[in-house]
Amino acid sequence: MQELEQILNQAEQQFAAVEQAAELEQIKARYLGKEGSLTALLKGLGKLSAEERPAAGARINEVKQKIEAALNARREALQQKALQSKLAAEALDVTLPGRGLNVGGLHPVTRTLERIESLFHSIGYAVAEGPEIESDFYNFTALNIPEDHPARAMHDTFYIDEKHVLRTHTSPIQIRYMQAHLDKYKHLDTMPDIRIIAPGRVYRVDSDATHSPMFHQVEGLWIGERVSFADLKGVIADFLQCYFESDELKVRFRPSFFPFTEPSAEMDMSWGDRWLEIGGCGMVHPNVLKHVGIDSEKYIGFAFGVGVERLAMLRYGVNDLRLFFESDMQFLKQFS
Ligand code: 2NM
Repeated sequence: MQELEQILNQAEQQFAAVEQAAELEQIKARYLGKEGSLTALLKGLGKLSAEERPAAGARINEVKQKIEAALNARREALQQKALQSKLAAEALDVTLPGRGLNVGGLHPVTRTLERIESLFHSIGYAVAEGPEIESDFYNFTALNIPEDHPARAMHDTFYIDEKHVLRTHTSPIQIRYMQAHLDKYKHLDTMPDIRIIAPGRVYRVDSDATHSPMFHQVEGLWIGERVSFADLKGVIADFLQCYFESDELKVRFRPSFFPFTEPSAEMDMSWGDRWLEIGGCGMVHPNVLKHVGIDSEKYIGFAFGVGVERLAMLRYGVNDLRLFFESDMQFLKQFS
């Protein structure tokens, strides 16, 4: 049958020309589908005589098998092609060098805090922490700050509600520590000395080139039976000389006033031929000790406070406080 050869040739040509799998299945229907040309020939077998039928049937089936084989071969080839191009598109060059790790670094203020903590740790001070939202008792009242004191005013302090503020200093940490310490050693006649520093974030309504609404403070406290102002001067001088790595560094105390210390002083340090104010200090006021229940006739001690950003600016030579809070990588990368 001439026609069968033609059908086979045509099918093979059309299969070879197809590039899409879906199209291939459509062309398959032209030959092997219900309305397909080969199916039509098989249906036509009934019209042949009984002698002709077996040979004709065998030839049609032979061609049918060849078409199916060609179809399967093409189907396979198209699948392989699709897989190959997918693999090529998703290829990874595993021989490329790595991109390198971006190593993080500590913020200069964090580094300064760690340096201060490690220096005080070396002379026996513990590091205490506390909440940034404080009650008005811990932030003001316990510190002998009167109800009408300007520091309590709305325009200096961030109020959460009538009774709670963002702490304006880290002194509340020290109040909490003194209470806990006293409670811990209440079974003893004499409590051991309190020697702590209280580092942390503090908040004030203030913002310009030299003031940020959030900044860091470290306060120190030593309470014992015979702690003197001379001890305070020694601790401060030693700390500053160690912090700035200079034996030449001088410290100066000027009389001042704080509600929570008596006497009180501002601390200055020498910087070339100038004096720089570096913080405040004094002997803890008896009223503060009374508020936490410590016997102010038996115990006495000193406290001080320094600004961490200020110490960081001096050590690293930074001239604008705001650089610490801008998250500028160019600036920050210099410290890691
Ligand atoms: C300062 C200056 C002077 C201070 C006082 C206390 C406490 F809780 F013991 F009363 N803590 N810190 C203090 C004293 C802080 O900062 C400029």
